[in-house]
Amino acid sequence: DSPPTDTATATFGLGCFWGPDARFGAMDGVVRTRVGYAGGMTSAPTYHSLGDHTEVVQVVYDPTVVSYDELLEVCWAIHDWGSPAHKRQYRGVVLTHTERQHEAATRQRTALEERAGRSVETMIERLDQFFLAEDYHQKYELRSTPVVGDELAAQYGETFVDSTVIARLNGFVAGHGTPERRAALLETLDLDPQVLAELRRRFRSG
Ligand code: MHO
Repeated sequence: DSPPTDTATATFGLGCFWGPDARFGAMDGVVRTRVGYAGGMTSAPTYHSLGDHTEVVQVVYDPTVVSYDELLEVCWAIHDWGSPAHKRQYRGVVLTHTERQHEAATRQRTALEERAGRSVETMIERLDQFFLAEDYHQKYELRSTPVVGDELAAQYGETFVDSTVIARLNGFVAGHGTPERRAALLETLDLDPQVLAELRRRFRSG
């Protein structure tokens, strides 16, 4: 589980953050994911006291394996960019870390508008601060998988949120990835037999 040294970070608001956490976590080249709150001005947001922030997923990736443009393409595919969000909590927003990212996001949004022939409501803003969400929101799909979630949370402890393996498993239990990639990952892991059996069962039915 040792990450590459030259990573980059991307941050996206795409509605409820549980789904995007799983979608990006399943991708090759994604080193870790975290969900949190960003895009607002109020201090110390929490899930129940969000202020003017938005639910976001933050993705650390290896740019030699997956590009920022590829991450952006996933963004358009998984959220409703055509209608303004009814709550700021769930608005679509690309929060850029660099000028390069800002230009890439702007370019893709313009291209999408031209292709679709209608306007894109998703905003592009510069990221200010990212606030990590509560533990129970991190890798939500995996955490809420019976047996598996509790076992892995106990086994990984503090390292759960930043683990690449946990990010992949979170994506795979949500139905992402291919049967081959799922099976290959399981083979590399030293898991409790009950956890392994439950994961195998889920991966077959997904
Ligand atoms: N309240 C919704 C979304 C949760 S998301 C972390 C639900 O319970 O499904 O905002």
